[in-house]
Amino acid sequence: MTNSEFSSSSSSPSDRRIGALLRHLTAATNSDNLSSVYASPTSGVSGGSVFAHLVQAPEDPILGVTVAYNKDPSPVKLNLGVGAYRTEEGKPLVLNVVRKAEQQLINDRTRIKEYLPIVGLVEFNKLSAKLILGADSPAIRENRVSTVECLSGTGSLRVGGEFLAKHYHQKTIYITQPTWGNHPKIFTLAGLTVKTYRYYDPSTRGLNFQGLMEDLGAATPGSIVLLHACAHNPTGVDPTIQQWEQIRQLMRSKGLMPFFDSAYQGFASGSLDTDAKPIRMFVADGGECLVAQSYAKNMGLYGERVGALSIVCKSSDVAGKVESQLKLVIRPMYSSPPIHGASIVAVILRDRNLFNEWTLELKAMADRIISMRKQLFEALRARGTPGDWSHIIKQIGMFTFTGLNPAQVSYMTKEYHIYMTSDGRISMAGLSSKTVPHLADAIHAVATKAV
Ligand code: KET
Repeated sequence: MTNSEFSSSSSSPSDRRIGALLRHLTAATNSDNLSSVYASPTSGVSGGSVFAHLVQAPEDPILGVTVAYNKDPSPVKLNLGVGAYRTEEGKPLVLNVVRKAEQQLINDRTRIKEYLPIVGLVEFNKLSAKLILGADSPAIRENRVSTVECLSGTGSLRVGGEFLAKHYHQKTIYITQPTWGNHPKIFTLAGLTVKTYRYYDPSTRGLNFQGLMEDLGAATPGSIVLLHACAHNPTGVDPTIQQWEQIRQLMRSKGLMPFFDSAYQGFASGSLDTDAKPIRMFVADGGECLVAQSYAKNMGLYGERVGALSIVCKSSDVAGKVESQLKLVIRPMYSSPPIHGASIVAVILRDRNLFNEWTLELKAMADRIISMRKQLFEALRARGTPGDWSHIIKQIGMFTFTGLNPAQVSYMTKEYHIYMTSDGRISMAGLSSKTVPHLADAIHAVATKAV
């Protein structure tokens, strides 16, 4: 392939990236005297590192909070940054059903460690589609859903983004303002153009439904719209079912392509089916959509990196072609996905008893979070903390979007060793009855002082 083939304006985003790289390398070979580099391949011209010019990159806005927390020696420190469930004792939780499933996998001596197919574990894919779309989904019955196992929610969003950048006629994706900090980066690097639509109203700490409808109404027809299936991150604010129906009608009338991010199925209401309702409404109308699923939170499989991307198509013929093209996106990215996490999920989803046990454990996690909301709200009320804190009990899912500003957040970290993202988001799942008073004291202090 020649350099100029890559610079064609009709080339795909990945071709363009490779093209830019090739042009860069060719220019370097033509103009630079590279003999010193060849003579000493790991050192720069002056004998120093060839990477010496790099600037220190900032920590990730979410995962960097944990890095800072780990460095703090204080015994009262509290990590409310990352959205990861903790027990009342503040410990990470491995679900009992996950332990049982892993035991089954270990006991099965016929299991092997061969590569999975590019699309991952086929049984896992089928069960994942059923879990999110519903066992009786007409789209599944009509065989027009293409599902591939991906590296958790993030990997599913990235694969879906690259697929759209390559094969969908509109390259603009609208994301909520605000949203999970990784969304804009994932989709930009996938080759899409990222724009935002209004979502949150700071004055009511609720949904800006009018702004949302206006912005989607003004979007270029055919654009992609990223929708949080439930438990919106970071605001904890979801549309009502009636509002979802209006969003659906508007989007379908303008041919906007729904791309659902479902990272918290079961965490919003405690019910897997209730939390999947908005997605199922869009599938029920017969139109197309994409869904990225994560098992990080709802099965506690964070580090196993297990998730799925489903593309609901109009016909089984199209779904087959879509799958063939998804394989071309995945193969050069990471070849094929890991086997262990998907096997755990498949064992749990295929067995009625384990499945039921999972739903109980999931409900218990969701209930503990709701109880933390009540306890924090009550603790602030008991302290007479100024301001309306009712959003703590109204918001949904893992997070409360407190409304605290970056200066207040940094004061709480410095004086109280409480860690959270600088936008004032706190992970309610990181809180326990023992730590609620400490957090309430800190919030009370910043709410009563001029910080
Ligand atoms: N979508 C949303 C909305 C989301 O909050 C996360 C993770 C993901 C996708 C991806 O999760 P994965 O582990 O790739 O399945 N959010 C938490 C963790 C993180 O930032 O990575 C968080 O917001 O704290």
